[in-house]
Amino acid sequence: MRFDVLTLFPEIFQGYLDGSLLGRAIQTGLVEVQLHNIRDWATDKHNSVDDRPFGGGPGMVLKVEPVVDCVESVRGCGAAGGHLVMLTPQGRRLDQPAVERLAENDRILLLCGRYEGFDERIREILKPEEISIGDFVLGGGEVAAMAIIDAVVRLAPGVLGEEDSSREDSFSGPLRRLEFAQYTRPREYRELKVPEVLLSGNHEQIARWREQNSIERTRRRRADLLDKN
Ligand code: 9D3
Repeated sequence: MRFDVLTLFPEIFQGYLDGSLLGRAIQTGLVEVQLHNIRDWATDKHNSVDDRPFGGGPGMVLKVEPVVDCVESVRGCGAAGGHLVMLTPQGRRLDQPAVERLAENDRILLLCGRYEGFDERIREILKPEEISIGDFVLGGGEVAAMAIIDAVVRLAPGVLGEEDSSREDSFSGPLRRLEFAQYTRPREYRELKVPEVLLSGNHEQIARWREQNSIERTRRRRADLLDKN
């Protein structure tokens, strides 16, 4: 699977791409990530990629020519050659079902914005899928693009290897429930003891305790998830 990231700040991605799971997937050739600097497609003598909004107002807007030229060049022209995702606060909220759909593509282009937004004609020409990662304000689309790469790569065949928990029922599909509490050694720390049942070796009781714990924390922290079930 291949990602092409279109951004004004390709250097933001380097440390992330060297990281463990993704770094290994790239090393073994399972995943390829190409970075493209939108500024390389600037058309004027000042290499400008943004300009002031018609009609006035604060902030700057990403110009249509460099963005469209960059996308078309990376795609190799035509509409084919990769699923285009534009990261914007106006996009559809990312969730696990959306990640699973994205993972069906063998090539994804991730278009990251900065400034106040994109010239609207970029949307009209390129017809991207617009995605947001949540209702909070980021400085740009780069962190959102990394979140998408991270979530999608975990689902790519062969990336997780043996301890593949990504396709276990409770984790695939929509998130339905929070995980139960986990403990490891020591059995006691600052007078805090591990629940006795987890030390009992009684797997039936342990399964029941975990089920209970999972439901209880979901009710307390994320009641919205229980409503959806
Ligand atoms: C003042 C209006 N703002 C819209 C909410 C302007 C604005 C803020 C932040 C325009 C762009 C940005 C930069 N954010 C992203 O590019 C972005 C984003 C986000 O801010 N939150 C969640 N998901 C995403 S995906 C891309």
